[in-house]
Amino acid sequence: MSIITVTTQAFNDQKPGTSGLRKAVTVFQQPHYLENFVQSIFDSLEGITGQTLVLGGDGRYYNRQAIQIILKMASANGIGRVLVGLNGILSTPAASAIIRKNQAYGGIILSASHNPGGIDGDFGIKYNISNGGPAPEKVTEAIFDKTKTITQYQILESADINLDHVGSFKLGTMDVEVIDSVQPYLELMESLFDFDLLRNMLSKGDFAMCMDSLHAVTGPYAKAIFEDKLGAKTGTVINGVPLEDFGGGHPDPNLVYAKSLVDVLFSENAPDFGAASDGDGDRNMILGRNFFVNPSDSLAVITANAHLVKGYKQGLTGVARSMPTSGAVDKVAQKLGINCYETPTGWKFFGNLLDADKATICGEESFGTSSNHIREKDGLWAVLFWLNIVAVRGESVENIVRSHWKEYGRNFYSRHDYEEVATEGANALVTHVRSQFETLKGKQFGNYTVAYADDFSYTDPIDGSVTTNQGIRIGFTDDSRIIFRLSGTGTKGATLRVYLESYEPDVNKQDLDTQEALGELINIAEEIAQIKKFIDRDVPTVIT
Ligand code: VG1
Ligand code: CO
Repeated sequence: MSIITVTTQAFNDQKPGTSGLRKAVTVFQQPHYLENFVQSIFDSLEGITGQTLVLGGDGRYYNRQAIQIILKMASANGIGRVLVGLNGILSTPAASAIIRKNQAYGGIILSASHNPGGIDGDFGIKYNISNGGPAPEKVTEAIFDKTKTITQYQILESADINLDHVGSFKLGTMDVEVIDSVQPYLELMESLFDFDLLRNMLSKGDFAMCMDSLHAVTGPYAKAIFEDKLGAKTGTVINGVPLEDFGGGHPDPNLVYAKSLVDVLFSENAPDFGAASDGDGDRNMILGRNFFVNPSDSLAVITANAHLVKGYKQGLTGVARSMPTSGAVDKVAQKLGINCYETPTGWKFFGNLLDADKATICGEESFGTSSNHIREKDGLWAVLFWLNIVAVRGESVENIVRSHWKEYGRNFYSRHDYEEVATEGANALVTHVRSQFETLKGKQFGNYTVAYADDFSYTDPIDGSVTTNQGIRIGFTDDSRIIFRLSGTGTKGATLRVYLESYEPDVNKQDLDTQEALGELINIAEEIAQIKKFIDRDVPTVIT
């Protein structure tokens, strides 16, 4: 076995987005493409010699090949030990938990999350730091800088490691441990939730749930937790076998891409509870019988009921939400007398708040919720949290949400995604809206008057770092909002996200259909941004 130095040329498109570097599989398969990025990670980290790294991915196409390459490069770069997931698989939350539990230096997670997989799909890679969370921007910028000037990388010439069994191996001077993350993840969940209570509810047969893993990474974890440990009947977890192409589907738990689950929950003999998670297991969708829980509401309900759940009985230090997430959780925080922080989109912005114990629970409107037990969002954690609330309160999901609205008011909320549109058109739309910032202020649109129009900037309260241009906000005097943002995770053209929010305190008006309640704001968004003209689309690809 010998270390070889390979001469390479820089690629100019390796800038990490909202969550790591995501590209089409075919882009990653170009000679040296993955290697350049991995070497740039190693080159930008200090003191990695002899350190422990965690490595795994969501099992999508190219996962196994990438892991073998990264292991050999890690060895050649002097890493001491790598903990790698069995079969190369680690869900994103499990990877975060394993980094923390083993006090690893960091981890490399291979995932394009909710993007489709397979040979024609996407692949992705991101670096997580020692707190278990996604690298902050100063780290991803340093990595990006290295990718622009790289001229060579190091790799060990050796045979592949067998990832199909748990075990310890040597790769050059480096130790490789193939680990099964299901058990440690399950134990972490057991420390937070009342498993006896959940077993009582799920094993008796009078409470039915359906968990759709969308042929992505959570299948083995969900089966171990819900069926084996908590006694839910076999078949509770559907699409539970991870497939390299996610069965051809889009592993994104929303009303469009998890439609078959939605159909089950909205059928006549629907189960009591439904849930789904995404490609890498960090997102969640919660459904009750004939009822959809909006993710922003989910964050608020979890926060309001946290005192009912074992791991959170001692209270919350604070909460945090991404800027486009609705203000529903703010109302709960106010009542609890705790701070609510507003961050840019992307989980990396919660890391400092969690480390400093300023926030216990965090959430995003994009079906992401989690707490300080790890530093990533956690799909199955959210499912267990909801089940725990339902078990303690003995009420349906729908009743729990409706009584929440009654107490706090309802934040009508919707996100309209226009996926894979022309980049020029999307950029022109953003420029067009920006050019109106000054003239919009005070302007009246039907029932709504603009209070402010700006680009969202964030100053991290812990380290003072500033992040600008994180979405255009148009706020109205009654606290309604329209937000325009371009996605940082898409790989084809641009994706425009339009976020819409209004507040309804009157319980008699809370039953309106969301799109109807937001109808006037939807028209105002079109009037201000001229979406149809700029991106040439009549309707959104996905409405949440
Ligand atoms: C999207 C979501 C964002 C989330 C990110 C990663 O980013 O909006 O809230 O943190 O995906 O989630 P963007 O830039 O496309 O809007 V995941 O589950 O793909 O890691
Ligand atoms: Co994800």
